[in-house]
Amino acid sequence: MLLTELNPILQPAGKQHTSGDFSADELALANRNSGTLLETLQNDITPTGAHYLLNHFDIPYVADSTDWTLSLQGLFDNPVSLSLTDLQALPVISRTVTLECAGNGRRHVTPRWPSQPWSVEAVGTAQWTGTSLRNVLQCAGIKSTCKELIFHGTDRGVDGGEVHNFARSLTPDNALHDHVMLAWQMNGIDLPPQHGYPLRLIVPGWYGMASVKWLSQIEAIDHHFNGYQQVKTYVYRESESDIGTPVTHMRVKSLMVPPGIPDWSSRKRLVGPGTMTLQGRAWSGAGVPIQRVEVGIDDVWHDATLQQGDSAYGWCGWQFDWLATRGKHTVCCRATDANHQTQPLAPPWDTAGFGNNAIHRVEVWCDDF
Ligand SMILES: Nc1nc2c(c(=O)[nH]1)N[C@H]1C(S)=C(S)[C@@H](COP(=O)(O)O)O[C@H]1N2
Ligand SMILES: [Mo]
Repeated sequence: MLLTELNPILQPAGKQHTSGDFSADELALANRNSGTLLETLQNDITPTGAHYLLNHFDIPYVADSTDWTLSLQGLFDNPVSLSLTDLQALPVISRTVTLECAGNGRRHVTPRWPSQPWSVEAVGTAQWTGTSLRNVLQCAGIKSTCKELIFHGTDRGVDGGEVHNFARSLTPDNALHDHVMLAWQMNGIDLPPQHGYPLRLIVPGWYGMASVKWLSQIEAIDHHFNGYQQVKTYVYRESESDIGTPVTHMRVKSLMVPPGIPDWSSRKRLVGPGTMTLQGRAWSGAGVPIQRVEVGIDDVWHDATLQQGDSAYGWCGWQFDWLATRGKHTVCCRATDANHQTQPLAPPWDTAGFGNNAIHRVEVWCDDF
């Protein structure tokens, strides 16, 4: 059977930008790949079951991790295979890391690329426990001819007519970065199956696609990896013919806990008049701290108070006391990082809707409800 017959709409040739209602395929993807519930932005650590999920293919079934091996292959002096027990005998580290999907915000980029139709909620923070990738790579000895390391997951499927396992590469420099880790726990429990049980990579500061789940092989190669998830997607492109720029670190961004109470289906917010505390989270990529968060009430901006967390790679909290008056209001938040990068008011254009870090806008009705 021709792979292009599988799903003409989602194949490159048949795939086109769209607008208006979501298709059944987009809806089915949204049902599989859940977002963080925005009210959980009150938590420093996203409750484990509320962390967003992005799985391209099926979750591999792993009944028991005792047979799992991580094999290091290719340009290593000492190409070893390690069991989970071998890895767990190495020095254990825990890090609080905010992950965001590069496609977060895609549905607000118009025209829309048919894919996982995230609104704003594909972000979460967890405490990951495992061991330093650098330690493992240094023990195996990366040969000087190595240009990239490929991280292979065991999940397999088709995208763009290509059958492949999910795999991503990093340069040795990026892989040897102090904060990159091999993780087997999330928030103090074994990784849940949907988050990569029994082993995943965590690349702090990068968009989520770099943090390969169900990690079974690290391959050291002497050329540039041209796998589907490395070069066909996760590339910023002006148009489909553009060679583009690879998607790497997260862009500066902030979100708000939606104030008051929701209308069930529109999610618009109802609040009573008086002073209330607006709050949310802000983060950036590459360990760059957040310097400022502003709250916009009907287009007038005010500085929020920041609560920095203790992890360079975890989001920080912000708060602002708002005196709500009767009527309809638009409430926004906008973060700026220490590199003076600020969130744009409107979504930046990208052909596949990657890296949309536009400000979060919430409509609020204030009255005596
Ligand atoms: N093996 C594998 N790893 C993967 C993916 C995948 O589909 N397969 N999705 C990536 C993407 S695009 C994101 S955003 C993050 C999501 O991690 P989470 O589901 O644990 O939040 O995992 C990344 N790692
Ligand atoms: Mo993602």
